[in-house]
Amino acid sequence: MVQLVKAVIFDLDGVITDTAEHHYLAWKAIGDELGLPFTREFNEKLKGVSRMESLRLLLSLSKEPLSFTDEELDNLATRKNEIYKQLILEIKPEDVLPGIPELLVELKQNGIKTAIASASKNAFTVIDNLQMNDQFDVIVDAATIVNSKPDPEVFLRAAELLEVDPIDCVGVEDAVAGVEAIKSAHMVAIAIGPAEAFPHADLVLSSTKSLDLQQVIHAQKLKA
Ligand code: B16
Ligand code: MG
Repeated sequence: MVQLVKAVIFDLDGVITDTAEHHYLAWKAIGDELGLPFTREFNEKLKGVSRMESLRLLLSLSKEPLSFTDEELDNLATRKNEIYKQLILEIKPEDVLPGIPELLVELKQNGIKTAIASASKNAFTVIDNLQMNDQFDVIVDAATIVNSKPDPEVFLRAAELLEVDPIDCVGVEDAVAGVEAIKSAHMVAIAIGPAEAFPHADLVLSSTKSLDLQQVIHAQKLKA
């Protein structure tokens, strides 16, 4: 039996706006400082992954074993965050990705709830700068999440706060770790990006431009 879609739960970075690029530039600055060969290709692994786990991945690029104290690791992560915070000051309402404003209107008109399930502790600042505070029913506070993506916790928390059964939710992600999180939450997964990168998604779209209510319903039928 085909379920009705009751909620759409969005990732933020890379789905609502292109902050994935700002994260890349901030980690690139730290990588350059440490002489690490950090590339855009390697950066794909950091998408959706927490700040400390991203740092661990970045440091794994070193040919020689690196030994940092916990305090030094915290300092590196804090400095990356300071650079990132500077970069996101520039975010404006026009930086919302194409198709998203129209989709939010369609979802509201059809009584479908919406939430943000981001791993980012800067999510509220980004949403403020986009002036989208009133456009989602729920914004999960990443600071309250214990287990980061690919763990389903942030998506399950969003469903709980929306008071919707996870199987009636569709999640939208641009990261492999995020799609894993959605699938582990037993939700329908729509990935944004190249099809070959997301073998476990129910539907893959190359851009948010083609993400509309029809595609959301189509994704759910593909899973059912
Ligand atoms: P912060 P998302 C994730 O956000 C980013 O994709 C990932 O690159 C970042 O490391 C993570 O948030 C933590 O962000 O350092 O700002 O707390 O894609 O889940 O919206
Ligand atoms: Mg993302």
